[in-house]
This record gives sequence, structure tokens and C-alpha cells, in this order.
Amino acid sequence: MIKRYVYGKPFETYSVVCLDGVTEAAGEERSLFAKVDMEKALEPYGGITWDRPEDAAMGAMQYTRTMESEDVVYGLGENVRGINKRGWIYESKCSDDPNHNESKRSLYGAHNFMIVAGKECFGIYIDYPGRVIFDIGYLDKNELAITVCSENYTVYIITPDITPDVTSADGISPLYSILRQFRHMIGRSYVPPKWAFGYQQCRWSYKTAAEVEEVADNYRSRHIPIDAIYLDIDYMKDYKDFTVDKEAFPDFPDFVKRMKDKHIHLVPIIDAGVKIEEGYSTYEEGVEKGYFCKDAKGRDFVVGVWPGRVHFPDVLNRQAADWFGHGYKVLLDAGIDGFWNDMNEPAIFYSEEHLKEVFEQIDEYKKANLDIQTFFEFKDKVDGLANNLGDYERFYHRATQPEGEVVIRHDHVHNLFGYNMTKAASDAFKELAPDKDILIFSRASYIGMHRYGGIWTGDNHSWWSHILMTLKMLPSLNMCGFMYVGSDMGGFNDNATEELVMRWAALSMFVPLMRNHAAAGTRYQELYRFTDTDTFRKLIEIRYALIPYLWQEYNKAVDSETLMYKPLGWEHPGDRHAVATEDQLYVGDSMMICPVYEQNAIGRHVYLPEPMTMVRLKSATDYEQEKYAAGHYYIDIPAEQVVFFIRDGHKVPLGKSAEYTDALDDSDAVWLG
Ligand code: MIG
Repeated sequence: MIKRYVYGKPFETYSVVCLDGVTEAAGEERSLFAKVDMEKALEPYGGITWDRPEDAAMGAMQYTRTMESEDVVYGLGENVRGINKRGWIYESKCSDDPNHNESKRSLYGAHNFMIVAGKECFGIYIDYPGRVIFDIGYLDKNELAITVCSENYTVYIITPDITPDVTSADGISPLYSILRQFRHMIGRSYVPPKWAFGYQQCRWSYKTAAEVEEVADNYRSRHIPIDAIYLDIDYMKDYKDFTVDKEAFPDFPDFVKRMKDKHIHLVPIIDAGVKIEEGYSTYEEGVEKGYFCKDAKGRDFVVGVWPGRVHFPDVLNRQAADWFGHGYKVLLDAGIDGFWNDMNEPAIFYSEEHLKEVFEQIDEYKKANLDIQTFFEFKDKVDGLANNLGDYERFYHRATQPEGEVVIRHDHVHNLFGYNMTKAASDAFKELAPDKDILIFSRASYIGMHRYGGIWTGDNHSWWSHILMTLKMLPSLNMCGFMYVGSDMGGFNDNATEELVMRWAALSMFVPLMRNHAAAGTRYQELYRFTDTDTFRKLIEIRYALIPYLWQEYNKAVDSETLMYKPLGWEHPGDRHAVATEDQLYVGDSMMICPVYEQNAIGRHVYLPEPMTMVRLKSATDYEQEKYAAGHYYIDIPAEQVVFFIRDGHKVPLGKSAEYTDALDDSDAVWLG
């Protein structure tokens, strides 16, 4: 059952699309949230310094609940820390933050759905596109406190259709019952073209067509399967959206075709900011039609990002979104059928207004003796230029709402930008290329965007801990509707090692988006750069052999509105060891994975909550199977091998590998288990 609580006059996010079976809370029940003084409520969390005094007076609402010791909290989508979210504080605030460590409270997405599982089970979705703070046992380990920084928002409380201690005859436990109701309410998840399940290579940045072709040829000549190569910002002319640098990529359509002939899709990046430059048609049209976000004085708002000064397209406005979406046409026309949308939190290096203020301050510092206080003040001023919260209060949208156009300050709808940029593209694709199946995923997101595209989890590091972080995010992303997901395999920031990339590949091979990506200036990590390319070829071949299973389970999870990645505790809610296991997952209905995520490891501890068959793959054709009873085991897993488990009574197809997905032949599978 779903009960809806509407507070004040919420901004319509269009995240919820189906209200079948949703009942309206009335009267007494509305006391779920209580009004609190925002400054006081946020003070224990480090407070918030508001640029404008009137904002401090803005209302906030808070929900509190005592958690029982056995309560587990699942959800919140893309976030740091555990599968069980309990024991930390999280904030919904799409952030361009390249340091995904335990101190963080937000990453690029804002996914306000969670399930509290215990004696009582319920789901809660806060549909508010500004700031929401989830204190899940942070100030008080036994208290859940959700603070919404507004008085205008909608809450959905979802309770299971069956009683908590019973698993119904068709195997639907209370958690799945809550989840399915929620997923049904937010609508069907995006399904990418099948080639997007192939192996993909990216790097910031391949600078020329020749460089990209060299990457392709290096894969093909070693017979390491691959389906896509990405174009990061350097394919553009001066980082201008919807342009191609003609010197570095001469005759682009022909280049796209040459790559297609090699069965490789090119996937260009699109950034949120539109460069300010006379003669650049996207810029000139946007200005002329009034499609950019405005500052308080009604002028086109100026911020600095890659190209220097840019404007943001007002993707919350239907006409502006439609126009921006049609911008992708030049690339579609050139034969492109995949895109990734970046910097759409939106990331801001600086706003022109703020930069001016900081420059003025710096003139003062020039005259000062920089002692401990003034030095750090000065340093913080400069460091604080990027992604400054105050900048998100300096611009406005003309958002399309059911009642017409509404002017709204950005910070109140901050978490909707990436969602609407991606929706704009997806809507335009339907019109521009109705027969084409197009890959699209985004960095920033909000629930609702899952209907239009996938996400990648942004700028992680080549760290061992980030292999495990990838695994932990998968179930919570699925909970929030995001099914086509993946992390930068091998790590984006910092330098990867051969062993790290191998182990990462042994996890990413079970993830829909298997994309190796690295930042400019870091060690090259294309698979052929390492010594043991033979092992890498075998690992990627195993991935291709698993595509029949992964593709089937992906589509099943989308169609039946459930998880593709299931925490062990969801399948065995009464088993304490299963509930506490955070480094294994069920993948689809039949398989359990247990990747190695530690340097120099020779294997790992694995918990089997039920009897299973272990599959040990040395290659896509060379494997062993062994039956195990439920229990705790130490399993040897060399970096050259892949181990997973199959549930009793289940079978997993292992197909014949191929060098690209189009050449896969599903009919030729052996059945493991
Ligand atoms: O701030 O386009 O997350 O994948 O390589 C860097 C360059 C901008 C951030 C993306 C990353 C991409 C990079 N971009």
C-alpha cells in the first residue's frame, strides 16, 4: 500500500508517473513530519551558512523515528558507505565531487528512496528536488531523522502487501513487495541497446581520430572483445557542445562509419554548459530564444566551466529542453548512436559574480600580512570557488509545471538538472531517430531519470576500496530504478595497476555498463597496455559468454520491476549472516558473485546462505563446477580466474564468446549449475 502526504505546494518533478493504488493521507496522519527551525535543525550537522539572510528563515520539516537494533536501512541510490545505510548521514545534493571517501554525504545523484527493514518494513520516498538530509543513526545511533529543507514536498510511505515475517507463496518477501510498488509508481526503467552490454573503452582524452583508431586496432589485433570507444571532451571544438574539432577528427561521419565497420560504436560526451562565443550557433540561438538560465536581474547567467564562460540551457523549461535535445542531431546525423552527459549537477568552476567578489577580496589580502587566520581565509576563498553552494542560489529557471511556467531559484530544484538534460536528449531521440536504439547515460540524476537513461558513478579512484564501493552501490541504484549502471572500471583518478584492473574486470563483467575509463594525466589502463593481455582477453571473453544471462536477467528485472542486484539479506531476511554480508550479491535469479577486492589476495571468505554450485572459470570454455553446502568457506581465487555460485535447481547459460555483441550466438550456450 502506498500513502501519499502532500505538504504545501510541491514543485512537480515528474518522478512519479503512476498513482494506481496510491491513497491520499488526510487529517491526523499528516503529522508525519513536524516543522522545525532550519538553522537549529541543521546546526548539529555542521550547519549551513546561507548567503541570503531570508533563507535562514525558510521552513524545514523533519521526520524522526526510533530504529530497533535489528533494523536495516536500504536505499539512497548512488552513495558512499554500506549496503546497509545505517550509521552515517547522507544529503541529497547532486555534487561534482571527485573524492568518493567516507567523509562524503553526497555524490552525483539524489535518490531519496529507502526501505527500513526490521520487525516492521516500510519504504519512504521524499519527492523534493532541493536539499534533504538523511541522518540514519548519525547523531543518535538509534534514531532516523529526515530533514527536508522546505515546506513544499511530497512523501510516499510504502508498506508491504504481505506481513513481514511471511514470504508469500510466489516468493515475494515484504522488501520486494515494497520495492515493486515503488518501482511501479516511478515507471519502467531504461533499456539500452544490447551492444551497450559489450566491453567499452574510454579515456580522458583521446585527442585525435588516429588515436581512437589505434585503440580500436590494438583491441582487435589482440582479439580482446570490444563494442565501444568513448570520445571525451577533446573531440569538440573548444569544448563546444554539438561541434567536432575538424582538424583532429577530419570527416567525422566517415570516421564513425570506419569504426562501425570494425563493429565499434563511438560514444561522445555532452557537457551541460554552452560556451559563450559569437558565431557559435548553439550559443546564439539560446540567447535569441531566451533558453538559458537567468540571474536575479534577468540576464543570461554566466559561469565558468571547461570552455571558460558558459550559459546553462534551462532544461527545466520544456521549449528550452526541446531545443537543447535537438542539438544532438548533428551527431546522430553523423552516425552516432550513444552519448554520455557530463557535468550536469551542474558543475560550476566559478560564477562570474562570485569570481569578481573573490578577486576584490584578494586585492585586500595583497595588502595584508597573511597570518594563520587570513592565510586560511584567503585559501578557502579560492578553494571555495568551485561548486559553491552560493552560486546555486544565483540563478533561475522558467520551469514548465502543470499550471504553466514558474520562475524558481535553482537551489530549490537543484537535483533535477542532470535528469532533465538527459530527458531532453532522450525525448529528442524519439523524434529524431525513432527507429534507432540509442545508448545514453548521465552523471547527475534524480529518480525519474531512470526512465530515460542510465548512470555511471563518476570520478572514482584506482583504489581497491572503490571496487567494493561499486558492488555496494548496485542494489541501491536498482532500488531507485537505475538499472543501466556501472563505475569506471580500473578507476578514473590516480594510477591503476595490472592486478587492480584484473580484479575490477572480474566484478565489472557482471555489471551492465562495463567501461574502462581513466583521467588525463594518469597511467594508461587500456587492457593491452599491461603484460598479461592473454588473461585480459580471457576475462573479457568470459563477460561476452555471460551476456546471454546478464541481458536476460536485466530485462527480467526491468519488466518485473525488481532488483537485478540483490543483497543476500533480501533473499534470506531471517539469516543474520546473510543480512550482514556486504561484499557478495545475487545477480539475477540464479547467480551469486563474490569478487576479490584486495591487493595481493589469493582468494576470499565467502558465505553461502544456501547450498550452491561453485563455477570456476579459467576461460570462457574452460571451467569446473563443484557443489557446496550452505556455510562459511575460504575460496581460492587467483586474479586470472573468475568464480561465481549458482543456486540449487537453477541453471546459468554460458554462451560462446565473440569479439563484439552482434556476433554473439545465444543458441550455442552450455548450461551451468
Ligand atoms: O571535471 O570530461 O566525470 O568522466 O572524463 C572533469 C572530462 C570533467 C568529468 C567526468 C569524467 C570525464 C571528465 N569530466
